[in-house]
Amino acid sequence: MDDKKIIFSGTQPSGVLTLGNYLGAIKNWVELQKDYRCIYAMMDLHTITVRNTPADIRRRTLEVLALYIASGIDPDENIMFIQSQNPNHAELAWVLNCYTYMGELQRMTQFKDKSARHAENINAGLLTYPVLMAADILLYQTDFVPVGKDQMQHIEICRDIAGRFNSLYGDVFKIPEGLLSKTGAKIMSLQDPVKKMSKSDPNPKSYISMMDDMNVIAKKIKGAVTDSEGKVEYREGDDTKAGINNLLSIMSAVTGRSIEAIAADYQNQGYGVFKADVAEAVVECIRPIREKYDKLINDKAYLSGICKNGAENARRISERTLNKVYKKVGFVI
Ligand code: AQP
Repeated sequence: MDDKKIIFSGTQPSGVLTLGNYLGAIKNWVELQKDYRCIYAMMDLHTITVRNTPADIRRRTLEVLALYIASGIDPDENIMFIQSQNPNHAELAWVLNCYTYMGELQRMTQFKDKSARHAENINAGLLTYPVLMAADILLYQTDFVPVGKDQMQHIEICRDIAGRFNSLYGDVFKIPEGLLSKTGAKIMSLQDPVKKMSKSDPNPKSYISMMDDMNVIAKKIKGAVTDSEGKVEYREGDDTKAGINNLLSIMSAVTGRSIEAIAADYQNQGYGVFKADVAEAVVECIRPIREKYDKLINDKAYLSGICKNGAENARRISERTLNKVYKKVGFVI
């Protein structure tokens, strides 16, 4: 590898990617690829922590890859691979499980949220998800992990696990840092704007899917829950304003303009005009990505070739860390 700093990140093929995934993560990855050595994965091992239809996971894994490329990630310059095609992830996760405490895992917001949402299936994988995520990151001696705000707690636990391991065995892992996108936006549900926008939300009106038709996107934004005050004003932390805050954040993230400037433009306008303009801006952001995606998705041989090549590279790089770990804990290698 060259001396560029290393970036690792990924998304789960647990649904069709949302505007939240794009604005919180992928858009930022596109900018980072110029200056860093980037590794972007399709995190299918994480996807089985909740029940999904196997055929859906398989299909969506390639859809996620096509969307990465359509968003502007260059497959010739970056490593892109399917997590389950590099067994080193599962192997390191097992070791790290033995250096992570139950109490740490039970405190995680995502575990609490998903346990509440999937009360019939609170499996051990849901609890140890952050350990697998720590393995994903630490295997590549990653410097930075570009994620949305919702994942920052998992970066913290990853740093804690790595620090604990290093303090026992010497400098085995680089301690990674989370990297928020410039806007740092956490995109919220359009129907319940105090909850994050999530691709596995059972209500499709709550999220904008990157695969939605342009008229569906506009309809969903026009139907977004707001308030009865009628003022386009950003009030951080005020839950009664959560809907408008969210639309302002979205508008800012897709246009690159500041929230203050956008709010000033609409101070004398009603929500109808504002929502129509947000809808148009989102459609214009997604349209070119969709056009490229539609061309790519039918070329399965091309997409599979990228995965195969990516998995070989990922395996080769991550093997060094895994061997070091095995040696340190006492395994014969
Ligand atoms: N609403 C969001 N706002 C900003 N960033 C977000 N991300 C996800 N939702 C938002 C970022 O997208 C990246 C990939 O996420 P993931 O697929 O690994 O898992 P997730 O965070 O659990 O995303 P979802 O959409 O909520 O998936 P499900 O519904 O399957 O749990 C991450 O960098 C994340 O921060």
